[in-house]
Amino acid sequence: MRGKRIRTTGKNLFAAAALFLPLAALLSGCGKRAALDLQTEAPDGLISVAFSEVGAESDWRVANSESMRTTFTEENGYEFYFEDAKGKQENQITTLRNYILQGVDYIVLAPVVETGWDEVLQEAKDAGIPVIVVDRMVDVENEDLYAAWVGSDFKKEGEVAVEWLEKYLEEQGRADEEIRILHVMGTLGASSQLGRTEGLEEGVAAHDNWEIAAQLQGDYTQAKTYEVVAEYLAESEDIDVIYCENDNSTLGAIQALDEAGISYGTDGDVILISFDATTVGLAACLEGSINLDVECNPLHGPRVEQIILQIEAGETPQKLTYVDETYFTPDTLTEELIAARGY
Ligand code: GZL
Repeated sequence: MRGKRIRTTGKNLFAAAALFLPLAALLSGCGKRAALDLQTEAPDGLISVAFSEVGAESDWRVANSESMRTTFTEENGYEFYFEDAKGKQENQITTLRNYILQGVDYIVLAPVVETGWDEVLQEAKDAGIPVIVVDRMVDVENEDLYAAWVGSDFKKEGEVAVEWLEKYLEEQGRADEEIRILHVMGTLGASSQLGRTEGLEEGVAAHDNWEIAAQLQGDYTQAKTYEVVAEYLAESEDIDVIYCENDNSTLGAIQALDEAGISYGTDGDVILISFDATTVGLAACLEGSINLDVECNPLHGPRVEQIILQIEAGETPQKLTYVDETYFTPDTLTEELIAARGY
C-alpha cells in the first residue's frame, strides 16, 4: 500500500486549478471552512480513504459512520477523512472537491439523494480517484463514474413489510377489512425513501381494501415525524396502520400517538411498521409497541474495505453489492439478540 502524493500531472493540475480558483474564492470569502491543506499527504504506507457522510439524522446513520471509522483506522493501514454534510448535497459536493484537491486514494460517498452527482464524480474520475458509493444509490448518466456500490434493496424492504402486513391482517381476521395507512416518508429523493415508498404503493395498489390516508414527510427524524403526525392526528384519527420509513420516525409517531391517547402495537388500535432495526427500534418492538421492524444493515465499513483491497490488488470489484437483511417482530426478539447486534 502506498502513501498518497498530490498528483500534479498536466490534466490533473488543470482540473485542480479549475476547481481550486472558485474554491479559493469561497474559502477566502466566507472563511467558514478551515483553509485547505494542499500539502496533505498520507503518511508512507497508508491508504487515504475520504468519506462524505449524509449527516447524523438517525441511529442508523450514526452506526453507519461508526462502521466506517472503526474499519479505516491507522492500525489497519488507512488515513481516514470524514465529513458530515448535515443532510445537504451542496456540502457533500464541496467535500468531494476538497478530497479531490487533496489527492486522496479513495472517496467513499453516502449520497443524500440520488441525482446531481455527474459533474463532481466526473471530476473525481478525471483526477484518477475511485469513488465507492454506499447505502443510497446515485443516478448518473455513466455508471463508470463510480467504482462500486454497497447497500440495501430498499424496494424489497418495502415488499417485505407489505407481505408481512397482508399475512398479519389475515391472521387477525381482517383480510377483507378497509385498511387506512398513514405513510411517513424519509428524506425525499433518497433511494431508501424511493424504494420503501414504491414497495408500499405497489402493495396498496394490489389490495382493493387498502388505502393510503396521507403521505407525510418525516425526513427520517423523530422531531419532524412527531410534528407532522401530531398535526395529522389533530384532524383525523381514522387510521389502522402507520408505515414509517425508519425507526427514529416511528419513535416520533409513537410520541404523537401517546399524546393523542391512541393505542398502538400488538395490543393497540394502530399497527406500527418501521425500518432500520436499530437498537431503539428493536427495543420498542420487543415490548410490543412496534409490530414489525424491517432490517436495513448500516455496517458497510468491512464491505467497502474489501472493495478497496480488490482495487489495490488490481482486481475489478463487483459493481453492485446488496447486503443481506431480515425483519423482526416482537415474538422473534430477545434482549440478548438485540444486545448482540451492536447498533
Ligand atoms: C437506509 C438509509 C436511511 C435509514 C435512515 O439505508 O439511507 O437513512 O433508513 C437514515 O435511518 O437516515
